[in-house]
Amino acid sequence: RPRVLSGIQPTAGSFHLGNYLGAVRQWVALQETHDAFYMVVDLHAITVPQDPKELRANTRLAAAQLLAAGLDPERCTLFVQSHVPEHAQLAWIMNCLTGFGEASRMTQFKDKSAKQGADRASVGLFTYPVLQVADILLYQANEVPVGEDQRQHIELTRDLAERFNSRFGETFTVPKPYILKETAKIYDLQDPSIKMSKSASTPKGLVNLLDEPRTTAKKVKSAVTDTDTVIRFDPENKPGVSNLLSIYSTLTGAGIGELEEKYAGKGYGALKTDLADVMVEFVTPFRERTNQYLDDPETLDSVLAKGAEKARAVAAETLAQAYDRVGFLPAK
Ligand code: AQP
Repeated sequence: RPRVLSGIQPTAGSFHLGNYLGAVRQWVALQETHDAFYMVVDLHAITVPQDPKELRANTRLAAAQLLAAGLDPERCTLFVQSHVPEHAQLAWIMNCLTGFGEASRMTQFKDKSAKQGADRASVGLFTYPVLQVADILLYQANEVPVGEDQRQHIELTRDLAERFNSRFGETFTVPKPYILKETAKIYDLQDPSIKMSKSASTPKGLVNLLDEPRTTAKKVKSAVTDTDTVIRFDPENKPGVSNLLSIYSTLTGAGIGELEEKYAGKGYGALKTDLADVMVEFVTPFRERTNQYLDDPETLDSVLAKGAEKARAVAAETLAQAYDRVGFLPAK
């Protein structure tokens, strides 16, 4: 089976609709066909200031949400990044192979550091993409299911894998991004020109899966559309309506064309009301399942412990090989 690897940050508490449709939904599907490794990336979460207690709680919360979304520990390996020390170890080697200019070109760093003020951004935030390179290469992943915003980081991963392989001998699988066109980028409900994101979106533009279902329905109903009245998929001219159609289509399985037909001659109100119902139907059981997993932290922790053990077996083998290739003296 080909292997996939991906991760999600435990920073915000609730996952948002972009995280789910852009990434987690694909993770659930891929566990059926791939040897799948999924992790809660707590090392990445400390690249911006964190509260220790919150980080610990949010790490469990992220794992609970992944299980609630449909990850099955019998079908995939689910773990917490900091439980596998090889991530930080391989990241050091990758840092030493990355050019300063190369890292400086990462647009996510530019955006996030601009928001914090360039002097306040940490070196960790700067090397975040290099840690991500290590995350992926440790598992010899063939594909990486992510949203469009991660494409540049996967490109960097490919470059560094090739650079390492050509300098030190064939060691790492060169991975490909796995990005589904329909859900590669879910847009902010209030400003459909920007991606839905926990740091850039306003509360009204951001759908958190763990919000009260009523709140979610309200946000969908007040989504920004346009002054036209036709319901048509046209991201360039009708970004708001197109975003709603993408979300609707993915959550229900109805084709975009089918939806356009269904809403022909109807107003935006009808589309929004129906989508609000679809959303409520989706988030209500999701919240319940998440709470059930949270109510039993011992089981949750033991799922994560087993996952870490499986992950470490793979990661340790790759790291040992990389250590040997770069010329580290083996410890006796
Ligand atoms: N709007 C989105 N559309 C599609 N996919 C998205 N992802 C994030 N936003 C969208 C995908 O979610 C996965 C997990 O991402 P993450 O852990 O890096 O989450 P994040 O970057 O913290 O999420 P945000 O909201 O994008 O955070 P900020 O605002 O801090 O940058 C990834 O696969 C990502 O592509």
